[in-house]
This record gives sequence, C-alpha cells and structure tokens, in this order.
Amino acid sequence: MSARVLRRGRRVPETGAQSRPTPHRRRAARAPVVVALAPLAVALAIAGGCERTPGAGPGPYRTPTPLDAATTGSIAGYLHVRGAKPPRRHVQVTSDATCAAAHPDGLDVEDVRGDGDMLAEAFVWIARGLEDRAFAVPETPVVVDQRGCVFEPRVVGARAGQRIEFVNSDDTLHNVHGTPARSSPWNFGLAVRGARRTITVPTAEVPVGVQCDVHPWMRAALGVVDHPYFAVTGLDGAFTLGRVPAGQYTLAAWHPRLGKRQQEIEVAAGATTRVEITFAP
Ligand SMILES: [Cu+2]
Repeated sequence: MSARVLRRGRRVPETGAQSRPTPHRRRAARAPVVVALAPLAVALAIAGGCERTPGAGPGPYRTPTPLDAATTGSIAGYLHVRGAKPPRRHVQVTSDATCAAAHPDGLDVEDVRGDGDMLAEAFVWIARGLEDRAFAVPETPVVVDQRGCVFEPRVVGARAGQRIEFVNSDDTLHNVHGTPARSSPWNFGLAVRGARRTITVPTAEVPVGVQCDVHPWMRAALGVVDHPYFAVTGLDGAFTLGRVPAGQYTLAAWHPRLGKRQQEIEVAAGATTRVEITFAP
C-alpha cells in the first residue's frame, strides 16, 4: 500500500489587475492627456498581472509554472522507527458524557503508530528546492472530522490557500483552535453533530497545531505546503511523491511525537529516487 498523495487540482489563477484609484482622477478634469492615457495604463497593468514572477507572492495565487512530464521523476520510500515504540497512554474522558459513552473504559492513545518498525502518521514533503515554481491549488477541500472525541485524521496535509473543512460528527460541543505561527490563528465552536466550518491557511507551515479546547486530549496537526509534493504515511510507513521536476531537493518528514528529519536528495527524469528515513524515539 502506498501513502496518500493529494491529487492536483484545476484552479485557474487569478490574473486580474487591481484597480487604481489615484490622484489621476483629481487631475483628470484639467488634464485631458492623462484621461486619454488611462485606458492604456490599465491595459498594461492587466498584462503585467498575467506574468507575475514566481516567488513574488503567496503560493496559491501565483500563476502555475508549466510542468513537462518528460522531465519529472518520483520519490518513494519508507519511514522507520528505531527501537521500541512508546507505550499507549490511557486518557480518562469522563469530563464529557458523550465522549465517556464512546469510550467507556477511557481512551487508549497510541502516539507512535505503524506496522512493525514502520512509522505511520508522519507528514513527508519537499521542504526546499521548489521555490521557483508555483502550482494550482486544488478546488477540493481537505476534510478533518471530530468523531468519537478524537480528530480524524490526526495528521493532515493541505495546500496553502486550500479549503480545510472541519466537521463535528459527535453529539457534543467541540471547538477547533488552530495555532499557526505564519498565518492568522482561528478558534470556533462546532456546537452540534453535523456542524462544519471551512478555513484556509494562506502561508505554508509545518506543523500547524490544531486542538479542541473543550477536550484537552483532542489534538491534530496540519502540514501546509505550497506545492503538491507531500504525503501522510499509513501503517506501512510508505510514501510516494510522483511527477516531481528533476532537480535537487531537501526532503523532510515530521511526526507529532518524534519530530523532524530531513535529507538531501536528487530526482532524475524518468527515475525513482528511493529514500529511507529512520526516527528514534
Ligand atoms: Cu472536543
């Protein structure tokens, strides 16, 4: 089984130029030449808006860089854990009747999951090397559920500017408190089962912490990046990043309990670069 990789989207970039309320308007009455030139200035501004330089602004709004499939390769590999994984933590959830009913014996939290020595629930992404490229942001939202008084999934990948929808599937009040450092935080309640609310994180950042302030054991993390080359590992610890432009990159992996590892890699056209990363508790 391979790790999940979010699909590429089709959003058309914004290319409109901003209007320019200016002193021109005040001078226009006594300067017909300026009035005559104004439409030309607007036309030039619109043309310039189509050719914004990659790297000049926030990722989601930049014009996507053309990608020639013939010059791309893949990155595939596994995340491992060296030594014994931490024991499960037992959490009492009796403070909330709905949570207690869902977990009558309390909640067994497994901070480090994975088959054998493999590492699940880690966010893998290209951390450096794509700065000169821009990518269209998927229209499809990422969905994070609050179900059984836990976040599902606990580690979530999203694109900068992509919609992230939080859903409450429980018959109790949850809240969603996001604490990014590079974007504005958010904090709202989802009072009833079926309540949902969508946010976006405009700036890339890994990780962005998310918690429910009502139930202190409820924690999740977002990996927010401004390109499509990321994955969250499953129980087999595997990940695959496809259609990567040939080049040199820093590949990083982050796990909520075990922290971050990274290594330098090279991707060649038509080839798969194999990577093994080992975490130690
Ligand atoms: Cu909650």
